[in-house]
Amino acid sequence: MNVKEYLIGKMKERTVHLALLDPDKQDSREAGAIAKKVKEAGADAIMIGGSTGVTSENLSNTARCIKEASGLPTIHFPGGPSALSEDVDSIFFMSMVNSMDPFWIMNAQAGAARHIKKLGIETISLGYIIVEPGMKVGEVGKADAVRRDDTDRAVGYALACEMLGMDFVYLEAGSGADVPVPSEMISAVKKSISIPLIVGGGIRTPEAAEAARLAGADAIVTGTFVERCLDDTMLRSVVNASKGR
Ligand code: 1GP
Repeated sequence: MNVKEYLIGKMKERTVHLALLDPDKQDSREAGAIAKKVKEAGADAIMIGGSTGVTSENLSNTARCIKEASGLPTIHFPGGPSALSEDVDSIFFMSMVNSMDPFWIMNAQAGAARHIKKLGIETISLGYIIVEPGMKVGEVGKADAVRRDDTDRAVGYALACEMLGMDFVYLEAGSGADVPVPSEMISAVKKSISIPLIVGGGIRTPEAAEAARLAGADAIVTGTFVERCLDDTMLRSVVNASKGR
């Protein structure tokens, strides 16, 4: 399966919902059980990753359990170049474009590229833009986070990603953020680019998911919410609000 084509195909119909599971937050069997529930709720694919504590081993085990339990396409969402696995269907080959450290802009990628090619994993290039508060990923990636009111700067980065030929742009407020990316910023970025826009960080209610969708997100990511949600009805409400159905 070509995951990029699958996602773009789905995005033509409606906003896509991506559930993010961190191999460091639960064991692989539990990740499989969550993936099954989110599949039933309507999620379109599963991202696997986290900023710390991900190893090739827990990544592989998690990817296998998710695949077996849900059958959904998997996308490795890497926290660095060291943990890689051929058990994922694809990888977001991403650059944190507003990092202050060249390692996260292109050096980590250069270090991992030959290995990824050898493993034969489908790469989906992604411009990763950290917006305040940025949380752990902003800290680890030494991001010069875009201020929540600095929409022009977000648009500039997103356009630069498109001009550099990247497949997708991701506006990231950071996992567990108390506020998601502002709707005005999503909407301004969406209007300025023609490649798909992914939005994530701090989305844990149907209202927040709906706001991101109405502002123009092509894909909405929820991590903390899906990992912690014990209420299937609530899970379905957030996925449905993401997808607009
Ligand atoms: C983090 O955008 C994702 O990379 C998801 O964030 O855990 O807050 O949903 P949450």
